[in-house]
Amino acid sequence: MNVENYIRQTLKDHKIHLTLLDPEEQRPEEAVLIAKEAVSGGTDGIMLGGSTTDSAELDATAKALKENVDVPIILFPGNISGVSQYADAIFFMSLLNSSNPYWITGAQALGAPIIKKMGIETISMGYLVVEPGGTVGWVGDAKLIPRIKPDLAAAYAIAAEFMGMKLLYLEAGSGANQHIPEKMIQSVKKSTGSIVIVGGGIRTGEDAANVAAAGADILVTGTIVEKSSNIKDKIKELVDGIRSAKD
Ligand code: 1GP
Repeated sequence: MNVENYIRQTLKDHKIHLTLLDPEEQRPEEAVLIAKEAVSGGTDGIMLGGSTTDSAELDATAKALKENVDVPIILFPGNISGVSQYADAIFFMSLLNSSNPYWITGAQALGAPIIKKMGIETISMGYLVVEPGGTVGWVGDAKLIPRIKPDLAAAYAIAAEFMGMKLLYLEAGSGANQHIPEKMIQSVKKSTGSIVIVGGGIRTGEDAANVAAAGADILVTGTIVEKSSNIKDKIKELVDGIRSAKD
């Protein structure tokens, strides 16, 4: 399966929802149960990653998911330990607004040879961390984009497109109390032809509808599955919100 093609083909039909799982948060069998529920609720793929990752846990979870779930398994690495041969693809990402070159090109250079050897599909992605930024903002030494400065996000998005990155991820930080402002999403979407991913703080169908209507092509939710007693219904609420949006 070529995951980038899957994303582009799916987007011709509908905007995408991805469920983010942190392999440290549950055992592989539980991750499979959660992922199956999410798929039955309408999620289009599973992202796997976290700010700290144990490679053995990641491998076990990626393998179990690949064997048991029919949607793509995409790595969302928080560092060089976030690589597994069992995933379908990796978001090969650069934290564009980090003040530390390690997170812009350093970790990427250290991880690239092993990724090449494993033959995992890479999908190039610019990653921008916006206020409040959460753990990833702190770990990634991000010079956080102020929420009231959509033009700054757009400037980075244009630069990312000029550098050949195919996707642009606007991240508010996992567990953020507010998702990325709609004005910022609109501004980024208007400025580039890149596929725009938005994550952090999306919790309700209404949030999802607003983010999708502002121009996000792909919406990511993580925290919500950890907090929900009925994962299928919660994901369905988000997916219904996304599909109801007109942009
Ligand atoms: C984190 O944007 C994602 O990278 C998901 O955020 O946990 O707030 O859904 P939440």
